[in-house]
Parts: sequence; structure tokens; C-alpha cells
Amino acid sequence: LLDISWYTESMRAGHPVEILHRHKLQEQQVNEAEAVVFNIPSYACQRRTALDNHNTVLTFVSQDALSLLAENAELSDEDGRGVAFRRAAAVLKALPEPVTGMTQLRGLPCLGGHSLRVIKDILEDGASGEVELTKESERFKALKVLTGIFGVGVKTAERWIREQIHSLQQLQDSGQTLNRAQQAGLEHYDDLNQPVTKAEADAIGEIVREAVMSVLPGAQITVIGGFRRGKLTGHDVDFLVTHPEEGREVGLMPKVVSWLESQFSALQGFLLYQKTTRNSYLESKDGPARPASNMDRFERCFSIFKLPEEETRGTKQTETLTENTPEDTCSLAANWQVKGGEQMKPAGHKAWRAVRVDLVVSPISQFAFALLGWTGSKLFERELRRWAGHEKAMSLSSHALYDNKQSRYLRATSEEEIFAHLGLDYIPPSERNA
Ligand code: DCT
Ligand code: MG
Repeated sequence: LLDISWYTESMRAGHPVEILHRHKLQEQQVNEAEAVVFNIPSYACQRRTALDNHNTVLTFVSQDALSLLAENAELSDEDGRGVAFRRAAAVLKALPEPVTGMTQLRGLPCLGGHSLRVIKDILEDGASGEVELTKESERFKALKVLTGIFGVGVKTAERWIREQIHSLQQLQDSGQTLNRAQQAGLEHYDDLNQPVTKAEADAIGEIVREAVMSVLPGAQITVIGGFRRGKLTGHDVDFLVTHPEEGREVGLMPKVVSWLESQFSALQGFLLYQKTTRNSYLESKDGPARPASNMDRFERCFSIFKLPEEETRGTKQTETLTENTPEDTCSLAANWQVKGGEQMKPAGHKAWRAVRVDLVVSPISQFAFALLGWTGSKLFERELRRWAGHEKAMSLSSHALYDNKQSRYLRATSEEEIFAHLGLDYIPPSERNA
């Protein structure tokens, strides 16, 4: 295995690695010039990244390791470091062959010294000491548990940790004041931390379709996020709604929410929680200057759905609903359900599960940008915006694409057109899994 110290040194010194690398090869007279060197473009949006990549278990291990370090950095408010690890993990995902030795990584973009060190440890020892230590660290574990509560971000979790709150039990005992989102997050903690399946996403899609069609016939509903990229599970289900007539979509969300809340059944409505924000994007007022912050400018509803189990099983079941007793609840989080006002459930188990659902409404004129911006992956989106800004002097958001050189907006009615404006080959959703 190759000593990687020179990679690190040259990168620190800001030298182009490839030149130093050739020089080093000549110096050492190592006849490795023909060693496999993958030709991987540096931006994730220039690459096709399928879900099922060509890598071996070994590469999966190192990818997971880098993703864990990325997560740790993000949970420590070190986003720059987080992105660096995410980019490195994404390069491994895009490799056409399994990595068996460090020489194969020569000349690859986005692999910094730190990431290379981790990969080297895994190739040599099967694990990285740093990753194992991080995994076991009390702080990391506490941050994961606390930010795993819907509505709790890194700042809040850190404040709680400073107050010696590391677990759900300690949070409950502490008597901290929780906002409405956090209360719902705690109440449905177990459900929301269990991956949503494709079948559940489909069942939610049907309910959303019925709701939207009831209040705005002719509207179009598209699944976005991970499920559009072909993922089999997700942490939530995301939908984009539009209407072919510009303007008809305005004010849609409150109507959809009312419909969902008013579906009287044994389960009393489909929403356990919702927060709707109005569309605050105005091209004439906002201008192209703040592309990265436009994620949340659409009319949008963050919600927690109450998905009846029968919807995913495809058969309606007649279950007797009985009064909930503490004995019915089998988990810590479920215990709060009594407090949270949920009184009815079948003895022994719930007839439903809580699922996070995001609804986004876009005017048809912005639809292609919204679709592209909300399909992800998060890294793919970040890389698209970076490509637009750094390579094309353009500003890309989920609302619009602005050409800074021509000082004008570039219109598009499909994702293909946006890729073309950006000078990129079209990449279908199933290959945006960077
Ligand atoms: N998105 C983004 N940047 C963010 C958050 C979201 O570009 N900071 C975009 C890309 C994905 C999409 O919004 C939906 O977000 P998530 O649901 O968080 O991502 P996902 O890919 O759908 O992941 P999961 O399958 O876990 O839901
Ligand atoms: Mg999602």
C-alpha cells in the first residue's frame, strides 16, 4: 500500500496533486504508471451515481465510514468538513470497480488527506480507529438521539447536552419546554426513526393525490426526494404539487391541510402535525443574489401523517379500538402518546404509523427548477449550485436560473433544459444518488 503522506503534504501546500504524483513516480522509478487510475469528474453533477454502485463490501465500509465522519462534522456545526467527507464518499460511490489498494485512488478528485487516511486504515485493518472512536463517543451518540427528534436541530441538541441531557428519558425528566414540532417529534420518536418503505410512500401518495384532487382538480402531483431517485426507503416522503394554469396553485396548501384533517374515520384525520409556510419567493423582489437560501421559499407543508396500516397492507381490517392503557405501550416514546392526547388504539399495537411528509407547491413556471432542486440528493444539489456558480457564472435555485454574464433569467420547462443551460449532460433521477 502506498504511503499517502505526500498526498497530504502536496494538498496542504496547494500543489496540483497529479503533477507531484507523476514527479514522485519518476523519482521512485516505480513502474506503476499503468496502474488503474479512474477518470472521475470532480463535480458530482457531472457523474452518474446509481443506487446500486459497483463497489464491494470494502468500499461500502469506507463510504459508511466517511459518511459517519461527515455526519459527526455536521452535528458539530462544521459544515465545511462535513461536505468534504460527503464529496469523498460520493467519489467512492461513483467508482466503476472495487477499490483494493490506495494506488487506485491516485489522481481522484475530492479525496483529501483525512479521507485518504480513513480509507487506508480500512483497507489495511478493516476499520478506522477514528470512526470507531467517533461512533462510541458519548457526545456523538447524544447528538444523534436528540437531533433524531423531529424539530430538534444541532443548536438545541448542544444546549441540552450542556445541561447533561443525553437521552429521551433525561429530556423528559428535565421538564424542558418543547415547541409544538418537538412535542410531536418526541411523541412519535420510534415511528419517525424507522425508515419509510416504498409501499408506505405509495399509500401516502394516494392519500395526497385524493386530497389535492378534491380541492384543485387538474393539479399535478409528483413524488420528489429519495423515492424519485429510486430509493426503497427514506426518512420521509416528499411531494411537489403544481397546476398547469399559472396562479391556480396559490393558497392550495391550507385547503389540502383542511381536507386531510377533516377526513373523519376511526383514526380522526390524517395529520398528526403540520406547519404550513406561504410562498415567499418573488423574482422581481428577490433577484438572483441568494440562490442557496431559496430551498424553503415555496408554499410548503412540513407534516407528520397518520398512516393507517391497512393502507399499506392493501386490505381493510376490522380491528376493535380499545382505550389505551400504559400496558399497551411498549416503548419509551410510545409512553408519551397518552400525554399527547392519543387515546384510541387497538390493544397490543397501533393500527397506524407516523410518517414524515413534505408537501411543496410550485407555480408551473418554476416547476422544472423545483423538480430538479427537490429531487436531490443533497450533495448532488449542492454540486449543481457550485457548478453553476463557479464554472458558469450562473445562480441556480429551486425557483430559477440566472445568467450573471447575460444578466438575465434562463427559462426552462424541463430538467433536461436546465442541464443543457448549465452545459451538463442530462442525468436522470435514478443516477443522482451522489
Ligand atoms: N434538499 C437540498 N438541500 C437540503 C435539504 C433538501 O437540496 N439541505 C433537497 C434534496 C433532497 C430533497 O430536498 C428532499 O430532502 P430530504 O427528504 O431530506 O432528502 P431525501 O434525499 O429525500 O432523503 P430521504 O430519502 O432520507 O428522505
Ligand atoms: Mg425525503
